Amino acid sequence: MSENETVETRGEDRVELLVGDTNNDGQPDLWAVDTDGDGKADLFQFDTNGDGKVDITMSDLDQDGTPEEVVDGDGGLPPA
Ligand SMILES: [Ca+2]
Ligand SMILES: [Ca+2]
Ligand SMILES: [Ca+2]
Repeated sequence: MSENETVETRGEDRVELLVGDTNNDGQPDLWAVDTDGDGKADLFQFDTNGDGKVDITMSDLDQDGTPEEVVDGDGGLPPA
């Protein structure tokens, strides 16, 4: 894994179904994204150190709840 690795996704869209603030600092640190427009989340991103940048990106390509790809950083897909 490298910081510049891109992650494969189901689609090219970015519909943020869920944006969470798990450490209650007022900044989002959890994103659940639908990339192919079917209404189901298939991309999950986490800011684990609270600096506002994504540290871990997971792509669930078959939407079975278990990510197939996990990369460091935002996977080339930074939050808007
Ligand atoms: Ca989807
Ligand atoms: Ca971070
Ligand atoms: Ca899966």
